[in-house]
Amino acid sequence: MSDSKATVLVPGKIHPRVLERFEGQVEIITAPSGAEPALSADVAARIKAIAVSGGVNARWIDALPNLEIIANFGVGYDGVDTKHAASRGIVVTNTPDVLNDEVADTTIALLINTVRRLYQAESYLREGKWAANGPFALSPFSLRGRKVGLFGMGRIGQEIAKRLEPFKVEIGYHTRSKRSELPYTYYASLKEMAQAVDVLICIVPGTAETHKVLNAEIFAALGSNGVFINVGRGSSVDEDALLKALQDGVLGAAGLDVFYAEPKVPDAFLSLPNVTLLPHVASASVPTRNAMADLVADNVLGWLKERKALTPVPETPVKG
Ligand code: NAP
Ligand code: 8YV
Repeated sequence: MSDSKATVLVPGKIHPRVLERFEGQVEIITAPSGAEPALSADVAARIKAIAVSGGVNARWIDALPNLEIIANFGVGYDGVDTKHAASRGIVVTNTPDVLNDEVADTTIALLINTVRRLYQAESYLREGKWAANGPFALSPFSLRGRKVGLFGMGRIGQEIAKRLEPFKVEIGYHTRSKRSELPYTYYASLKEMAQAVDVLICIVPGTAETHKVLNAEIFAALGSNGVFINVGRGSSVDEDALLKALQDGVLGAAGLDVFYAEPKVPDAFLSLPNVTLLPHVASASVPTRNAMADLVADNVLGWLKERKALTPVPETPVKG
């Protein structure tokens, strides 16, 4: 036991700025991530807060009798068992808003790269094929004249939609609740939207309700001219169905930043000419990740000092 500073557990790796911000303010305990924590009862009893980039399941929560707050690095908190945390009166926080612009910018880049095959074109140049073989092949697809449907119209979805406006595409969305204040076409179901548009962008959270809802039926509805972009969560996609749709030409192309079992990406994706693949980098710039790290630290330190959580998730609201 060190001194009277509050103890914060950091399971697995986290952005170094979070640890820098904690330095001198709290006692930091690091532990390997895993199914359950390997901590002595004495240490476990001291822990009041968790700062995590990854997951916290019910077994971790139950192993920490005095836990008060779980601060998640990321706006998506599908790795944290919020229901169990709520049942114990533990606050969960995430990192909303500070990454909206970065993720929306990356989404537009991923969309254009997927449609216009810019990565393949640059590789062609770098490999000396331009001089040797002549111009790069015309891209089969264009953004011109397209209808874009956003699956999700929250903080990030709205930034993506705003960025799409100057591209002169039609914009629609599907969410559970209609946002009447927005100037975009609302579709009451995902299938109805997939039938009406030829670009579908997924920016919903990974929940039980969104699990594998992007399936063979949706990809067929998008069609052979259709483009699917995923910057939400890989868990929303039936990857076998997506692969088959891309291989069979049922779906035109896909741009993916997130995958079902990250960091594993099914080998079959790598050999497909009509996909653009990114290693979950939509928010991955130094300034944006620093802002996310600061918000994690501010949530933990604010809670420990003044019982003030800046960004609690809706499942664990903080009163007062
Ligand atoms: P948000 O503000 O909470 O927005 C979520 C949107 O999804 C809302 O429009 C919500 O509308 C809709 N939605 C939720 N469940 C739905 C369902 N079952 N069916 C239809 N629509 C549903 O969240 P955000 O800040 O925009 O972030 C969205 C997600 O993006 C995050 O949770 C995270 O998973 C992902 N993300 C990924 C990256 C990356 O690096 N690739 C970075 C940041 C975020 P309704 O509630 O009306 O349905
Ligand atoms: C992060 C994200 O990369 O915020 C999210 O939900 O998916 C990304 O911004 C991730 O959460 C932390 O590594």
